[in-house]
Amino acid sequence: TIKGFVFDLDGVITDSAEYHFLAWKALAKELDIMINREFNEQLKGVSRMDSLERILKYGAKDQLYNQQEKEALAAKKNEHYVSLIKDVTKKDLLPGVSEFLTELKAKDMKLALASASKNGPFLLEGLGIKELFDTIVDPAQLTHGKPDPEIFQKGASQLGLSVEECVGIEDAPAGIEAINAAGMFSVGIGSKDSLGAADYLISSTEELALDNILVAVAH
Ligand code: B16
Ligand code: MG
Repeated sequence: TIKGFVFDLDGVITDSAEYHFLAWKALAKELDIMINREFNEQLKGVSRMDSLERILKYGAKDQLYNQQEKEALAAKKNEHYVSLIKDVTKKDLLPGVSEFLTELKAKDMKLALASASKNGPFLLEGLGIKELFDTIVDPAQLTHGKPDPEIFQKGASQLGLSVEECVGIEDAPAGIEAINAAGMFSVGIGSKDSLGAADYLISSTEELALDNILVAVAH
């Protein structure tokens, strides 16, 4: 039986991808690298340092900076990003998310956050839903990022549950891959094109409903 839900953040709970994009775009521009929204798709679910590496590679400038300089660049992007998300409120929850979380809590489901973002706790706070989460996986403690299953396995174990007792929810291909590799039931939010590997697929957060998910798990 399902006793817990392990959530991705960006793209599932709130659309922070847009703010990540604006902050990366500004930093890239300073480095004479132009990125667009299409390129930004590749950064979803990818850690801060790995995102920077991808941008530098894309601009053929990955050999120009040493580790210390890269860390300074990543810190600069993060400062900008944090300034963009500092005024986030309940209104920034994706449609249906507030109702879904309330439904899960009413049915005594345990909730974990499995986000690659080090700003996850800060965002949950601003969104007014931090108290609903029983645990947050610390991405700084991970050996491997998504698509490695580690973050979802930790989410389940931090809830005191087995992976079979949990449902994972994601909007990125690497995230669905990670949930599946963990042996957890995967719910994808997006299109069949990119999330065809999900055990259960919906096109938007508005369609999140506990009963439908439990029926899909039972099949
Ligand atoms: P930070 P998720 C991910 O969040 C974002 O999708 C990705 O674009 C970002 O680079 C990453 O978090 C790290 O974020 O710089 O705040 O630590 O989708 O795993 O919730
Ligand atoms: Mg995501």
